[in-house]
Amino acid sequence: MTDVSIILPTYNERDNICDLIDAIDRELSATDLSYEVLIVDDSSPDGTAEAVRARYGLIEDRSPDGRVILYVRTTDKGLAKAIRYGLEYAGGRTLVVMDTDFNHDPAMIPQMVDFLRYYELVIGSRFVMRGGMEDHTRYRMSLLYNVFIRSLFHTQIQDNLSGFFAVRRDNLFQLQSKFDRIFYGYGDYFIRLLLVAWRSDWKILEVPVFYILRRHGESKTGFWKIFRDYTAAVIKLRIFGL
Ligand SMILES: Nc1nc2c(ncn2[C@@H]2O[C@H](COP(=O)(O)OP(=O)(O)O)[C@@H](O)[C@H]2O)c(=O)[nH]1
Ligand SMILES: [Mg+2]
Repeated sequence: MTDVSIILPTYNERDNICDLIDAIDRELSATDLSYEVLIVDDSSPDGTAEAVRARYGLIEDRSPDGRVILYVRTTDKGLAKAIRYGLEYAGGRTLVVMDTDFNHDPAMIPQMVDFLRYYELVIGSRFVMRGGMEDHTRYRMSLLYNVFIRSLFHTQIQDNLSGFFAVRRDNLFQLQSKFDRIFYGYGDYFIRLLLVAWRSDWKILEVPVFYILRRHGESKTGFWKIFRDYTAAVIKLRIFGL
């Protein structure tokens, strides 16, 4: 069995994706972990899938060594659904999900995987020492938003929005009956996933991540739209539960 599956949801990341896969290769090949990288692309019009196919010589959307696997989805698009798809198709004992715009540092992966010996869930966090964001305005907004989330749910998770996490497959699939109620929408799925993990008494560790500015491409997050959508999702979760 493969040790680690790294799931990379992409939408219009043509200029980032191969650099990130190469960076993951550098970090993981320095360890004795076996790994696969799963790109879950929602039919990006910018040619993200073609870039991956060309760079890694994919045959039927797999690299000859089986290390890079591409899934192109055409229906039921959206970030949370893409992540669920990747989690369900991944073959690794440990599953890692991260953004593909270098917000999340692949150098953290080996240690996050290692800490799963002691924790059920390891997440990247901007709000622990040495975590942060180059974009100061978004940093302050996110910090405030996390205070809001904590005050509603009485959890002690500092970053409910990072979307960078590592989990053992067998632990995650204990929650499978709740997947339909967790994995929909955009980054709000992460708030729901964390709440379920917290209420299941999982031991959760936050390791620092520092978001550098995007190198290429554009953020899909329109600030006010996301603010509105997340607030609706959080209030619904507070009132009606999962
Ligand atoms: N598969 C898939 N990936 C998406 C979608 N929307 C965003 N992403 C990916 O999710 C990650 C986070 O998106 P990003 O635009 O960087 O959001 P931000 O970090 O909040 O600015 C990136 O890897 C995107 O390519 C989507 O609809 N489908
Ligand atoms: Mg981003």
